[in-house]
Amino acid sequence: TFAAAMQADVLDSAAEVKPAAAVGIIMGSDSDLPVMQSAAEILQLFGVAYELTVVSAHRTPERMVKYAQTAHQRGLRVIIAGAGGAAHLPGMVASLTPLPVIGVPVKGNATDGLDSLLSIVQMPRGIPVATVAIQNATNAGLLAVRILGLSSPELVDKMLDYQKGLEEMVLEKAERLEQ
Ligand code: RP5
Repeated sequence: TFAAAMQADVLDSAAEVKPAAAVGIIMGSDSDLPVMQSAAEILQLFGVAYELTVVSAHRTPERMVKYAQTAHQRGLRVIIAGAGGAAHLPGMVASLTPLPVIGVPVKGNATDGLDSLLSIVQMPRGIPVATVAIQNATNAGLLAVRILGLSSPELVDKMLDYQKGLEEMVLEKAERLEQ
């Protein structure tokens, strides 16, 4: 029927626009988005499909358990989790999934993000969280790309280009300073 054809079209185009996400970007609050957006930008740059949402360890604990426990079955391969303050999200998610988890400490108001950094980096033996610098969601995105590069020569080539780009940028700046 026309309706079924329409629906199939919609599904096809949805599949085209939205390939299955390889990386899940989650954050404790939508107030973390201005920081976490940088991880999404990196994944876009490298053409890696991702999903992005809010999952709070404290405000939506059941949602966090469900998200983390089903992540590998849904096809995700890496999780990037950002949180501020009592930043339990990355560690709790790591305890519930077999996937690599990258933690992004987000700056709160009181202690400039040191609280978040220590909450995320001080994991007990057995449950690792790869912790990037405070606010550095860019590096979380890049680390996710490198992990995916283990099974994608295309991503390795793109990463080499990216690194070359950084080198050229610095050399240009050096040249300008030396003039
Ligand atoms: C954490 O508390 C969030 O990750 C955020 O960084 C911080 C503040 O959250 P909001 O009060 O802005 O929602 O759970």
